[in-house]
Amino acid sequence: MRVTGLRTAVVQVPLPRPIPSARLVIRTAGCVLVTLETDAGPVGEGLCFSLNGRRLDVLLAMVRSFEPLVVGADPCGDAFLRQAEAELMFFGHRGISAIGLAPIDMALWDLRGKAAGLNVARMLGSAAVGVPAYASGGLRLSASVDALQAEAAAVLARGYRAVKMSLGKPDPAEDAARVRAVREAVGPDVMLMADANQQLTVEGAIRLGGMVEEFRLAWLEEPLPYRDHAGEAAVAAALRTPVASGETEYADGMEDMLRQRSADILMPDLQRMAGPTGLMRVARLAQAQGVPVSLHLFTEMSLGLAAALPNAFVLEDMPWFRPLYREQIELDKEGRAVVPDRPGWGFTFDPAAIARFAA
Ligand code: SMN
Ligand code: MG
Repeated sequence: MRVTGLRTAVVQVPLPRPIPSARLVIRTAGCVLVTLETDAGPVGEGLCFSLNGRRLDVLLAMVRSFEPLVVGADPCGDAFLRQAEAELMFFGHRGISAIGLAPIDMALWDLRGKAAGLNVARMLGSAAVGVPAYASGGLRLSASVDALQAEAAAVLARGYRAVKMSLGKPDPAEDAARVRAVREAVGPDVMLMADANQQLTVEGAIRLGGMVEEFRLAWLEEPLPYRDHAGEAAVAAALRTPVASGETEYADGMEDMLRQRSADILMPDLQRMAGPTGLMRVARLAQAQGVPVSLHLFTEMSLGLAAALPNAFVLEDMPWFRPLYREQIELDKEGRAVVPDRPGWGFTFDPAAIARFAA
């Protein structure tokens, strides 16, 4: 099998609800969708995105810059990636380099699965039927306590056994009261996580962590600005509640986080890891050190990878990219995302959706 063409499409996918945050309101996920065509018939798909579609033109140019390298490549070999990584040395492997490479690597993995007739999970040797998943993207800071409780109940009614909420009110007592309210709404047996999105200080995180300890969070996420690995290590060491972090970091930063023990649970993100190859490298490194991973976003692709990782903790189910796909994530009765039997990722872009969201 050889790659014969690289197709790209730019779309703006509206979020289910705009997300107000301290710095900006997020209304859309602007995506570059990548399709690799082959001489054997199957196509491989991947995507990268930026919030509100900012600098998508830059991202598109980076993705397209790989065209001469990937056309002609054997999707089952590693020659393309070796050459791409060597060429990216010039700019460095973070930022737009990693994010631009990611959808191509994703599409190559999709092709490998399709060439083998296997779902990516099976290709990696997993027999898992499902991966425990948590509902993400809701229970935000803008919701009142009543709304939080109603939303949490609605999430359980949809079949989830795990859910994440936002933290970061100016008054930690208010944050603690909100965690209490959600814990009361979901009961003792549901897994509850809280994401501070880098809004706390070391002292603030330790104080808040102590205040919410009784509500048994499965983790406190991104307490500090993402580059403060030493600070996160101090928070992780001080708290009984596990610290989860890493979604904003790149591969070299993740290695430093593992060295410093910055996170009890590491959260690699498929596009910042430059695709599945980089994500699996980091996840295996974490596995060797006994650190669990929870894969960030890209649920339709993270699912197959998480299924094959013995150290995978609960998977983020973020609905953002759902409208782009023909097939949808399904939950089983235990709240696990079902690993599809379909080859490759098992989730394929819907041409009608691409046309509808075209930017
Ligand atoms: C998040 C951050 C940035 C983009 C998407 C989602 C959030 C999460 O922190 O953990 O889902
Ligand atoms: Mg987060």
